[in-house]
Formats: sequence, C-alpha cells, structure tokens
Amino acid sequence: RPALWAASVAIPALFALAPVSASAQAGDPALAKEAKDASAKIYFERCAGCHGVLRKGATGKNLEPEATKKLGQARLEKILAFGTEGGMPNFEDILSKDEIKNLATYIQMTPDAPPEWGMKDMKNSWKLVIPPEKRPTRKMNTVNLDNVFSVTLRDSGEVALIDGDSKTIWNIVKTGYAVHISRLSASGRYVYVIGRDGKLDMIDLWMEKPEVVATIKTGLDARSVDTSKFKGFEDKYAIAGSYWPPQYVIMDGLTLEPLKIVSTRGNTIDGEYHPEPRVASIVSSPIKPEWVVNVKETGMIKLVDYTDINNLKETTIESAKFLHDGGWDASKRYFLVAANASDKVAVVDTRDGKLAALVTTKPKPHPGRGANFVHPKFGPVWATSHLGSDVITLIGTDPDKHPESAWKVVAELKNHGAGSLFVKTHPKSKNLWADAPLNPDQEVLESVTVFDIGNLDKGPEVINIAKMAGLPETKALKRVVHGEYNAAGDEIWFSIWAGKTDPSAIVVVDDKTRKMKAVIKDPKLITPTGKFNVLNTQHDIY
Ligand code: DHE
Repeated sequence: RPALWAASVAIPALFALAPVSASAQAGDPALAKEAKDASAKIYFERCAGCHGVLRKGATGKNLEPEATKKLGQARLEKILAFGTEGGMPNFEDILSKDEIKNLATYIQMTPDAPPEWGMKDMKNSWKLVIPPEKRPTRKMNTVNLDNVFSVTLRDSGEVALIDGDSKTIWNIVKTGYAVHISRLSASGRYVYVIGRDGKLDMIDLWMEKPEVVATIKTGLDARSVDTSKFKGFEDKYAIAGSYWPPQYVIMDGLTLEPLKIVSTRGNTIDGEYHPEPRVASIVSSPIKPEWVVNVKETGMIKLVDYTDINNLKETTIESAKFLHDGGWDASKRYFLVAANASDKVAVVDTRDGKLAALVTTKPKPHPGRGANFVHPKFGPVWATSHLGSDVITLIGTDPDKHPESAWKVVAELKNHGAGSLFVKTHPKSKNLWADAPLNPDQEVLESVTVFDIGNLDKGPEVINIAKMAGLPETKALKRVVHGEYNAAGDEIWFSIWAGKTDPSAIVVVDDKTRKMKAVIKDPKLITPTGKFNVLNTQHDIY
C-alpha cells in the first residue's frame, strides 16, 4: 500500500532548529552523522505521525530499540520496503535501498528528543499581518460566504477557497506545510488553518480577496485548532494542539497572540508516565465555555474551561488510549471520539463532565467528525467507518428516549471495503456516504458507498467517483476522499487525491439523484483532500 497515510510532505527544520539531545545508549547500532540526520528527517516526515517522535507507538507499533533490535536489521528492512498486513505502508517505491537500510538502523538507535517550543519561540513566530482595527468593517465581496469551501491542498502547503455557488476558485492562500484541517470562527468570518508544521493561519473572508491576517507557529508538528464558541466568549480565544511538543496553546482569537501554553505530558490511563502524549482532536462546546481536548497516548480527555485562563480549570476524563478524531451527537451534548488503535469509541457527556460510555467496535474506527441521523428503528444514531474493517458502525445516542440503544453498537452496515477514513450525511439528506481511500484495491479506493437512511435494509449503492472526474490515466492511484456537503445540504463534494504532479479534481454529486453535477478542475488544485464548508463547519452540521 502506498505511503500516503504517512505525512509525505517535508516538514522542514524540526531537527535543524536546535541540536537534538544526544541520548545514544551502549549497544546501539551506529550511523555516520549525515546518514543519521537524513534518517531522522525521513522518520519525522513519514513515520512519526503513527509511531510518535519518541517511537512509543500509537496508531503504529512501538519502535523503541528494545522492540526493534529483536526484529533485527534484515526483518526491519523488509517491513519498511513491503509494509505489513497490519496497515504499515510499503516504502520501496518512495525511498531508495540505502534510505531503507539506514532507516532500519536508525530505528534500532535510541530516539533523540526534538527541541521544545515555548512562549518565546511562539512570540517570535507570531505575525499580526493586519490588526483587527485595520480589517474591513463590513463584507467587501459579494460571495455567499456560507457556501465557501476551504479545501486542503495537501502537498502544496495551501488552501483553495472555492465559491460553492459558482464552483470556481475564489483564492488560493499560502499556509503551513501539509495543511491538516480548517475550522471556522463562531462568527463564520475567519477560517483558521493548521499545518502539520504547526503553522496556524487566520484568513479573513470579509476581504475582497481573502488573505491571512495573522499567523503563528504553534508547535513543530500539529493537527488541530478551534476557537471559543460559547455565548459571550465567541472567538475571544483560539486554541491549537500540537503533536510535538506535546501541548496546547491558548491564543487571542482575533490576533493569535499566544497567551498560555499547557503541557499534556503525564500519566496514561494505566498510570504509566508518557513523555509524548500528543494532542489529537479539539472541539469547542456550544453548551459550556469549554473545549474538549483529546490527548492521544494517555487516553485522557480534557475539558478545558476558558472562563479564567490564568486560573485554568481542566476536567480530566479517563477513556481509552490512542484518541484520534471525533464529532458531536445531534444534540451537541455528547462528543464521540475514536480511540482508533484501541478499537473503541469514547463518549463524553460534556454537560455533566463525565465519560458516558466506552463502546467497543470493529478494528480502527475513523469517523472524521462522524455522521448523525435518525435510524428508523433505533432513533438518533452516530456513525463511523473504519480503517481496519469494512463496516460502518452505528451507535445509539439518545439515552432519554431510546435508552435500550444508547451507547451500543446497534448496527454494522457493510462498507465497500476497509481503509475508510470518513462518513458523512446532512440533516436535509436521506443518504449516508462512506469512502475507502486507503483500501489497496483500485476499484474500492476510487469508489464510495451510499445507503438510503430510510431503507437501510435495501443495501448500499457503490459508486465509482474517480471515473466521474474524467481525468487522464496516470500512474498514481485516484483515491476518493472526504465527502463534504454544501450549505444547502443538496450536494456532496468528494476530492480526488492523487500524486503531487498529477491532475486532480473535486467531484460534486447531486445528493438526491446521486449523479455527477459538476467537476471542479484546475491545475492549481494540487492534491485536494479535506474540504470544509463554512456554514456546516461553523455550526458542526454533520
Ligand atoms: Fe488527519 C482530522 C491526525 C493523516 C485528512 N487528522 C484529523 C484529526 C487528527 C488527525 C488528530 C482531528 C483534528 C480535529 O478534529 O481537531 N491525520 C492525523 C494523523 O496523525 C495521521 C494519521 C498521520 C499524519 O502523519 O498526519 C493523519 N489525515 C491524514 C491524511 O493522510 C489525510 C487523509 C489527508 C491529508 O490531508 O493529510 C488526513 N485528517 C484529515 C481530514 C481531517 C483530519 C480531512 C478532518 C476531518 C473532518 O471532517 O473534520
């Protein structure tokens, strides 16, 4: 399987920032300095996302010397070249034989800790490009902002802002490397974009052409961002979570000035100390002045109360290790987050500040933000698809009116394959969609499954979306990824994720007829992946 799941875009300078701490142990194999530095860079760019910078393991296995030395040089080289059944990608088509050999040696050496990134570094990196008082006082364009899509152009370090009404690119904005997600301000005016390199950019949609008005490097490796959304605190603060250093930072919501950094290092739910508990998903509660901050390796879910950030209150909820992505139930009281490598979904009751349930599922649930709909038999449910299984799991979410179904797997629908990343529906839609971009089979990764919510027994329709795009044949696979609805809820958009130099497209499907409605093509659409519709993202509609 190609190594797409691993970050395949250079995240520069992590190891160039400061000399890494020398921690070689007796008996470690050795590499010449140049080979070691090159391997450290490859490890960080391609492996750390799943295995951790300190190689403690998360979505991927523990790769500390104690484990890797047992496997030995030859076996490690084989695994790196050809991958494993367990989901480890193959690198033989991306890395040279020498790179694989050196990497196999490197991972038998004691891991070096990269530098920290504290308040001074953040302040030095912070640029207030246009201060709030110099920004427009009214909307300076005629674009229907509710229906703008912020589209990740993964391998070019940009986002495309696409006018969803005309389906044309409004602007392309330079952002961080291998951008991960976009989130909206409570007002719907600002788009916050976080890059894997920790760069956070704030884009003003009121400008004639939207541009970055503030930017900061929040860490050296990051995945998540949100703002304060509770009444009275709308956009007062922004928050970004890092993978490295393991911490989150609270910033001024309108300028991104860093205000407070909180480490997430600590003990796991098993009581063992972990030096690298990375911040995975973050979401802002609409019912309390709180963020839900999911700490991957410890399995701790933090409810961070932002009413008084100098005397910060954190409620720490124990759940399951390897927390990753998740979304609200329809009532927005419960947050459901996948502990993917534990095969569990944790349910947090944000009103009472407690774990409501820990639901065991088929392997590796991966919901994105999930999908909410009313099941004809079980009432309100939340859905997730899976990386490790060809099912779409439905979990009951209504303990008041459907207590017998609440927090139980009430159904497992058949997806067209494993290797799925995202499910999606919309309150106005009767369809439930799921992709499978990491499946090894070409027909499967090009296709999506769609169920009629009112008649799930009828079984799914499987539609090849990549073929609809009419792109020329190239060597790269055309992975169909991440469905996202328009503001009206009558179109669903899918990205074609191919190679950096391959032509790509976004396919717009009419939700009712399930037929192609438009194809957005442009040479500037380089590796489109995640898409974030302004209205749906602003109000957590999914
Ligand atoms: Fe993601 C969400 C982490 C690889 C596309 N991804 C998330 C979130 C986390 C995360 C923690 C939740 C953010 C939130 O809600 O606050 N992703 C990681 C990884 O650690 C991982 C496995 C490896 C890596 O090195 O980054 C990884 N992710 C990918 C990809 O390869 C994807 C498919 C393509 C890409 O653009 O990089 C990808 N991730 C996404 C998308 C979301 C996301 C589109 C947001 C989904 C949504 O609908 O909200």
